[in-house]
Amino acid sequence: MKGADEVLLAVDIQNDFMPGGALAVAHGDEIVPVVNRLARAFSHVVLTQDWHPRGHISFAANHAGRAPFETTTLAYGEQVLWPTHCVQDTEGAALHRDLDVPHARLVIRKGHHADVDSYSAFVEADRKTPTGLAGYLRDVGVTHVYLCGLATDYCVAWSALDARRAGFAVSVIEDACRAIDLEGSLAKAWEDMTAAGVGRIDSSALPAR
Ligand code: VGL
Ligand code: ZN
Repeated sequence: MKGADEVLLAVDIQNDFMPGGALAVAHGDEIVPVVNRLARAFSHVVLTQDWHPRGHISFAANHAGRAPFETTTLAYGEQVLWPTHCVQDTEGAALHRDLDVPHARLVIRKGHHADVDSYSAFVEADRKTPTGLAGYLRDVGVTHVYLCGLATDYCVAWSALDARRAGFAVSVIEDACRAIDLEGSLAKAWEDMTAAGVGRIDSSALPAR
């Protein structure tokens, strides 16, 4: 069993990122049993939810004449324009029904500011606004963050990089993640994570409970 200084951060395991969802990640549903098994080995689990208002700036539908997966430049930099997804309090934003983590202590919702996206569970896309997660984890004595969830190359990678910047030891559990992989984004994400000292591990390296 993992101790009080280690947390499993399970990122965005939500219906809209599952096959058939609004922003489907291929094979995203395959991670659910892996995450359920992993979670039993951690006394401390934190979940995240992508949680956007309907008018969110990351939605292509809110930019006249623009299509999903195009990019645009916003006040804080480049932004991929996504299909409308994870709208607050919709079925698409709900956690996958088979996710079984009754002992999860905190669910952190991100991307709730209409004019700023937040792939990261730690700092919003303006690179200034904290979500409060780093302070919470420090406060409860966490030093090592293990990540799983969706999508490897966006919310998992950005969260992993920010966890490193915040001073945590970080490991990404690769077989408990799936990627969107837009124009090489997955290879780039692993390059950036490896350079930042993020560990790349398999769930078989962790205790079963
Ligand atoms: C995500 C794109 C847009 C993710 C969230 O969870 O990786 N990707 N919003
Ligand atoms: Zn989003």
